[in-house]
Amino acid sequence: MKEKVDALRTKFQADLQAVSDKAGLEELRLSFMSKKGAIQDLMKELSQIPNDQKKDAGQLINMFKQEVAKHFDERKKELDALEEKRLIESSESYDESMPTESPVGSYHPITLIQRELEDIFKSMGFDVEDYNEIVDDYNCFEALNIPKFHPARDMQDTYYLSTNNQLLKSHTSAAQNTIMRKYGDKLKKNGRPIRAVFPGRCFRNEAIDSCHDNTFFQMEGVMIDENISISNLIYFMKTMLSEVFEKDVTVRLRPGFFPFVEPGFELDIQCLICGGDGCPSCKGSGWLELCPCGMIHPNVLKHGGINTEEDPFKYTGFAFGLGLTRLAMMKYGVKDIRIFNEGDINALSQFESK
Ligand code: FA5
Repeated sequence: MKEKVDALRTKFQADLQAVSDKAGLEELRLSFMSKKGAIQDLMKELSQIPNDQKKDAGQLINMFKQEVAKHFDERKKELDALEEKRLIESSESYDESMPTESPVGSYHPITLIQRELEDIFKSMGFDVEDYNEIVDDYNCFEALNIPKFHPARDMQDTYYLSTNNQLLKSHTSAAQNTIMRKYGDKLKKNGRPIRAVFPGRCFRNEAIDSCHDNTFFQMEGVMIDENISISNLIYFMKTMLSEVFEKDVTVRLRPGFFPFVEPGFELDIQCLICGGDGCPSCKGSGWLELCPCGMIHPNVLKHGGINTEEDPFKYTGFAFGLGLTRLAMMKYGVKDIRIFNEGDINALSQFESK
């Protein structure tokens, strides 16, 4: 048996070296490893061998089989690498973004909740808009009724670029002016109300703890038309929250000051981590500031070209600035906001869309 195995090994080595592509390799594999292959033939011969030699002969064949399988794997890898190199060097296109055999990833929880909210607002007739992360002082503050040196700027310190007076936007309200200018004509000419949400990443230079990060997401929303009132605002906020949580959540509305709304409100949600008892995620208060909102200040509507000096109150509207990252904390029961930006695959791959 040893001579037969040695002879087969010599043949195998020569054949393997001669193979130059994967089809040839597969053919060779079948001729050795399949049920009708050379190794199986050796196995059949075992029945004719004297009993006292069977064990050694069987071991010999099995070791040879393992050896052959290992060489096939190695040669397959070599041929794959050669093929990849050939594709890269040839003029044929090679798309690295094509799916591989490795498992696909999962969406970030912020992406999941953002898409869910976009669908909810789209179903209520809102347009979804994108906006820059780098903005100028006018859009982030002045167009929002926060002039230079106004104390309200202290609430939103951010990161400034050393050129062009630009900054990383501290809130999604920075897009309000652009949205008003984009849709204002349709409102005035065709009477089409402005209804838009605009999610985005925001930045603030502030102390980080379990419910504050220096980089987080908000989703802004505005609705502008004739006769828009606080009732419309409350209706949309309630609908949005009941759709997101699919259950009754306890919220409270209290007065809040933002120079770009009048009146302004803070909409808080009872902490779903501790049920309102107080924990680090809600800084011990039992409540989490989630969605400040209010009626858009007349000066902001004027800056956006919506109302004129002659008719400064023709159109009214509401705006809200939903803390998307905080909403994700509450929805998924995440106790510490920092998890969202840490890039820990084990933590982030647990979330699934509905
Ligand atoms: C604003 O940013 C206003 N632009 C919101 C607004 C829009 C008010 C339209 C009125 C009309 P505030 O700074 O409170 O407001 O932030 C809004 C929400 O973003 C907060 O309720 C909170 O949920 C979230 N948020 C604020 N700072 C952080 C932070 N550092 N980390 C995580 N979430 C934050």
